[in-house]
Amino acid sequence: MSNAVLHLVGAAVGEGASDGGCKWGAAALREHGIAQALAATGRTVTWGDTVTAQPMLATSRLNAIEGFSERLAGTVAQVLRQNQQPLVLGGDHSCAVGTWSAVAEHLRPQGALGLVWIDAHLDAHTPDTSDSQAPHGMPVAALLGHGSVGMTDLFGWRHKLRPEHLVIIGARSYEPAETALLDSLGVRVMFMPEVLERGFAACFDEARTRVQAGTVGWGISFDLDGLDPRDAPGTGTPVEQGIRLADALQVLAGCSQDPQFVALELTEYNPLRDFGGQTAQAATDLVCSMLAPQANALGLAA
Ligand code: Z70
Ligand code: MN
Ligand code: MN
Ligand code: MN
Repeated sequence: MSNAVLHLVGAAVGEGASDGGCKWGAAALREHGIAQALAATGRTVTWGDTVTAQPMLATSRLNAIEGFSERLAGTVAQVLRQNQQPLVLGGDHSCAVGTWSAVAEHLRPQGALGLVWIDAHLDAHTPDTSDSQAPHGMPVAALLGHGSVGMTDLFGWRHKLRPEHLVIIGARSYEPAETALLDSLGVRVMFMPEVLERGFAACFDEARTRVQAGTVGWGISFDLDGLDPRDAPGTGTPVEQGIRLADALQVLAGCSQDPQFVALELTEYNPLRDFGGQTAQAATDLVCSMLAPQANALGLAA
């Protein structure tokens, strides 16, 4: 889909996290010039609507995320119907429910969705298991069909993602209930020690092969806290010892050129913690690397 118009969707949500700063992430990336940087790689870029969570219209934090998810899903579904490529800019990671529900709904007549999830966390809680009750810790479970109906059943159906079509890379902060759910479903998780031992390149290669098998389209949900905080300090919840930015830039370069690559999501950018804009630049470089029409458009090795 590398010739498709790239359609940027802002996901202005911070209510899914305990620190709401990510609500301003998409607006800050826009101000930083992310669209101009993408256009400079040779892509045709357009900004669509920003979808904003509306807690004052909801009965609870979870309910606010449910309503937001439905509206974001509607926006992303419309982008896909126009044969454009969505780039969803978070926003805390609860936005993944809306993004990937819409992609799954769009692909459904043809087949299944594959997803590579890059994150320091597993995001695999349900409201029954989460101590924090933070919805951004729940989107993986919801997409797998577990959690509140308002998050699992968008478009009137459940199990948007099959366990064998998901790979999580970079996990290093999680609770036992999350590993219990993912183990019981058989999800492949590449915890950070494995990434350090094998290298990010080998891990991503395996992940891409897995999510492409038996699916008709795939994408990446990139939580910026998957990166090492030395490279990306401005995230919702920095966790030590992550994926280095230089590795990510090189390994992910041109990944969207795959004809089955459908969408990209970048989440957890928190401009309130990003003094000097280092993380905004890291986020911009990352999406440019992944979405460039040619792997070498930025002078990066393929
Ligand atoms: C913890 C919880 C979390 C960030 C997800 C952390 C959740 N497992 N934090 N993404 N940044 O509260 O559920
Ligand atoms: Mn996350
Ligand atoms: Mn995370
Ligand atoms: Mn299930």
